[in-house]
Amino acid sequence: MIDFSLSSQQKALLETARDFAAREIRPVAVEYDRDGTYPEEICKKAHQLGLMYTNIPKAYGGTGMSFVEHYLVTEAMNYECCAIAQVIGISHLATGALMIGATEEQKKKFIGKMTESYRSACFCLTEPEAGSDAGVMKTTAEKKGDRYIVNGLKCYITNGVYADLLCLFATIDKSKGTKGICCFAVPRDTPGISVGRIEDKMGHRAMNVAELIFDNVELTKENLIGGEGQGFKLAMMALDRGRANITAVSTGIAQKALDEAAKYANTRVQFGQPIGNFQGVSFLLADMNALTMASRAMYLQVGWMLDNNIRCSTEAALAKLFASDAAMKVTTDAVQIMAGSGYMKGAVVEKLMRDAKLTQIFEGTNQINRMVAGRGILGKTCTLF
Ligand code: COS
Repeated sequence: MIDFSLSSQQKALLETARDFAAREIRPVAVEYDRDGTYPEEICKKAHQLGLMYTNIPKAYGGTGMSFVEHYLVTEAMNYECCAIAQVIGISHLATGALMIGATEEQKKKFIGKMTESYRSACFCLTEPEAGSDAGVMKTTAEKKGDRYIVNGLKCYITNGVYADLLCLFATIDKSKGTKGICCFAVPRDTPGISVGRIEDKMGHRAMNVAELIFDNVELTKENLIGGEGQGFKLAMMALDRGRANITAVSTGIAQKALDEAAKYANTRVQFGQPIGNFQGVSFLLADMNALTMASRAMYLQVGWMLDNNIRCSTEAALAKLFASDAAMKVTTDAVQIMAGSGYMKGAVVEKLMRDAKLTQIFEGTNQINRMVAGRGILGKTCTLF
């Protein structure tokens, strides 16, 4: 009844992703991290191979993978460098909201245009005073006749510098709380949009994060996704998918750290034998592998639920918090096993440990994900069958 085997087509897909990541991402991962280089050339190549818009249906220029396939490819790409891989896959969250709420015409217009070349989208939700409490945003979309005039500032916007399409959330009526929030698809060249501060980050350094400023940006009904007041729900539904995606990202990070640590434990000789022979090290490796396996099983489950149109808000929150905490522990233990040689700048596991930290923070801190999951569990506990 349960079958984890992949079809020949899925195997080929995964092989393509692994091969691409090993060939194009691995050799530059440490250097791009050090210099904070935007991986434009790598994105162009990923686009040519169909690895850029994996979750977008073919009708809108994507590769049309199922969620399970998309997350498998996400893990494979993130294994070599989560920052570069996430720039490649960045559009999934913004297009997620559009795929759920946009009309056929809007999907063709906004997503179809983006996928023509290696263009990308960004998800503009967070503000300086509306992070975990996303519903209290101050960016306004003032109605004037049949137009919406947007003013405000969004911060910590991943890919904010380069995105060509913005999935923007703004309120038409603050007094309505979350029910006043609207979602807009906004082409980058719309007048009035500028980039503010560009962040310098601890990890994920090849992935740019910036402020975006909206100064009298004029939009119309054509930009409005899903009707007035539908924006908050669209953001939350997109985040369900995004949190499953972070589970796959975290699994890729953890698997790489585990592989690096196991390789080291097999070859590093102390007291006359490889250090992996000592229980102090092999028990760490066992726990690291258990966490990584469980993380993978969780994104496969949530992906399967999404493929079958089963609501997975609680499961996605649980998967995200588990896998990101796991990635943090696994990468920290990998540095511990590799000791001095793992801690130094330029070591793969040193980078992985810094990268893992963000997975506990973005797309909802793990405290918020525990809150989302806790609320859901009070309604119904999660079981698979
Ligand atoms: N799917 C569908 N609908 C959802 C939903 C989901 N996953 N989550 C919430 N909703 C709906 C609720 O059902 C509610 O609708 P009704 O008023 O019709 O019942 C509405 O949205 C408001 O939800 P809620 O009352 O739960 O909102 P709160 O303000 O209490 O809390 C949290 C919302 C904290 C869960 C939300 O603000 C959140 O996820 N914050 C973190 C934001 C985040 O992840 N930021 C990262 C940005 S991207 S890096």
